[in-house]
Amino acid sequence: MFKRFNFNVKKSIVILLILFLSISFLPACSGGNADTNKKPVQTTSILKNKKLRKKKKMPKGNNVWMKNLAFVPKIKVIKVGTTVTWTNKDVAMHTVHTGTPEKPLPMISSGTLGKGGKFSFTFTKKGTYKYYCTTHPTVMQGMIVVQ
Ligand SMILES: [Cu+2]
Repeated sequence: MFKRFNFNVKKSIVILLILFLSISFLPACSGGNADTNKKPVQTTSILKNKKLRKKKKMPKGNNVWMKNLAFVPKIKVIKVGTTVTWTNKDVAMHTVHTGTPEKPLPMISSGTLGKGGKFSFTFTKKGTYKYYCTTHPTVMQGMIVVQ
């Protein structure tokens, strides 16, 4: 009786152990594989999204965006002879006008640019050129530094 009981206990322990091992190891193995397969995909997609977000936030090359009532980038450093192109990404009308709201300078005056409107200017002299938007003079100010 005792021996038989003992055998049954051993048997059930072995069965439990096998069950436990299969439960704990199988998901770990497949999960591990899934992780190594999934994680790089996730990180690359996150990186791609970050890159996309960066691309969307900052214009490439010698471009300045008029976006969310601001010049992006606010300050741009360029070399003599560079042509800068402003693009209006807003629905609101914007302009590019040299100087400050207090002291406007007639050097650049783009006229009103609607959504998608572009304006280009080639800087042929070194210097710091402040500019602003005549329709949003207090919030939209930028600077081109020509070296
Ligand atoms: Cu504006």
